[in-house]
Amino acid sequence: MPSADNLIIAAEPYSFEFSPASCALLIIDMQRDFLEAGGFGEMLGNDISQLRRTIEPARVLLTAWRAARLPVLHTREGHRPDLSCLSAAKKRRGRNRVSIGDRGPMGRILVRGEAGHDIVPELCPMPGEAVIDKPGKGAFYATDLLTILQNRGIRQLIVTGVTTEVCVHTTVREANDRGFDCLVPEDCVGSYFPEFHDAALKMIKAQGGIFGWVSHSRHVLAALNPAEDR
Ligand code: TIU
Repeated sequence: MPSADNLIIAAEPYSFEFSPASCALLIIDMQRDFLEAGGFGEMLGNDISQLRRTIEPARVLLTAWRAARLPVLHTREGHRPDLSCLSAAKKRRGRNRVSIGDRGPMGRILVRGEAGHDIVPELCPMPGEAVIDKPGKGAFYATDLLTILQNRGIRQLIVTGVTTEVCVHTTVREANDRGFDCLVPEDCVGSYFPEFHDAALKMIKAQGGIFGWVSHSRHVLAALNPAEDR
């Protein structure tokens, strides 16, 4: 039985019961270099439309989450300007002509403080919302995210952002191993590769929810505002 203060989100493999007091919205790496025309992602030949379709549903969800006065955290993948937190392995990976730290169309690629490293304007963080700068794919690795969540009594996460099978998946796996319940709204996460997106979502909810739950933002919105007609 759900406790009186808990809300229920329709989800797979079964309903997600959450306590608003201990549930945060975690928005992964919605950065210009991944999502915007002329950014690092597109420069590598990726189809950014697969990522850009997440912006509007994520914006609507973020607006509702803020209106409900629930906690929001944002992450950005990137490195110190001196690249001291960029491993040689990550720098070499891909053997691209242009790589992390080099000059790109929106400033130095995935370097903190550069234009391409910024979060897209539609999802710009507000004062009071934590922004976690992470050097890896997972949001827990080499960051203070776990400390912040523990200090705020957060035990459940609604995880959105890009890309589904890389930074979102790594973060959901990390969170799962640290005892968090994660729900992923499928319309608010995206991948350059639709087949990887689909498989990544299946992996999360397989085996009775081995890593967490998959849902849609309309079900999260319905839980937040049950009276509204959708
Ligand atoms: N944020 C994130 O997923 N970083 C990536 O590098 N993703 C890719 O899919 N390349």
